[in-house]
Amino acid sequence: MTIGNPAPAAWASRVVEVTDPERERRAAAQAGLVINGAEPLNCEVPVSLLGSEVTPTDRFYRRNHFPIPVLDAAAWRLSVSGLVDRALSLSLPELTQLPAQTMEVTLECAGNARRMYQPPAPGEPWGFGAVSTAEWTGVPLTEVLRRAGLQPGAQEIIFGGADRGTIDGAPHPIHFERSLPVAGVAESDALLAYAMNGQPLPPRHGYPLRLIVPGWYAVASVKWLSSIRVTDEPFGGFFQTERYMYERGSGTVVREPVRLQQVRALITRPGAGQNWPAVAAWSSAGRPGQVRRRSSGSR
Ligand SMILES: Nc1nc2c(c(=O)[nH]1)N[C@H]1C(S)=C(S)[C@@H](COP(=O)(O)O)O[C@H]1N2
Ligand SMILES: [Mo]
Repeated sequence: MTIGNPAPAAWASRVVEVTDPERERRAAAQAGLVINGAEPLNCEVPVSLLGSEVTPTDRFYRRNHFPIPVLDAAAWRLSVSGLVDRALSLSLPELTQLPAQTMEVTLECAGNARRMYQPPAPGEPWGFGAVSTAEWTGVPLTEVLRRAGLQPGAQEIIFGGADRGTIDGAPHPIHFERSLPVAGVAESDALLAYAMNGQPLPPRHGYPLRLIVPGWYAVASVKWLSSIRVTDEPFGGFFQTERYMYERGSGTVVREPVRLQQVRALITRPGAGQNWPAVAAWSSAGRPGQVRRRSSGSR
């Protein structure tokens, strides 16, 4: 982990290209990704390409629930509101002037390997490739929370993405939103990331800002982050309570939201017809705030 600001102030004036779904799909196909769904684009890394420590950005898997929003960073602000002493509205240049941190974090979709489930589970038919690693740079979440000041009674922090769409025939579109409990957030190493592998975050991965929650399933790492709301009650949003839940037992089914990544390892080589040994593995080891990721690259 390195501390230091890579001085990306000029990034704020970067022109954001319109994300054309067909162009996105073609770019993913050209990078060798396996496309599971084109609109919104969901694509994974073929097993043959897994195994390097850091995934090149163009090969990073992509999971979208809604169309990719096109945000003008000059107009964009991160709002911080709710149970705070000072509500904030932060521009990208303001965020990039705060103390910065860089860390390597593996994101894995909680639905990764769903195709192997028996009986079959509903949802995106992921093989093993909904997992990738990048070096993320941004402001520690705690820096921003400290500036806002959490009030007594603050319990839950809700992170709102700018993307939105209609779910299951509901009458109104909803935004992608997820929460983290206040308890433990200081130790979570969560990052408000504006750079990925040393470059400004690409639109498809959350430009201009995304949350990165090391060790948690990637659903917690909200892209296109626009709002942070602090509340005194548990969050009941769609992607918090209706999706990304474990369901255990028969008869009385116990439902529980996914949080920390479970340990998982995968032999990526030898592939069919090959016989040299190499392994890629990752896990969070379930220790919040301590182990961020472990990945042994192919050897
Ligand atoms: N705003 C927003 N954030 C989001 C999502 C989304 O659809 N919208 N998908 C989540 C899920 S389920 C995953 S697995 C990761 C995927 O991140 P990536 O597309 O950068 O790989 O983003 C998470 N953050
Ligand atoms: Mo996911």
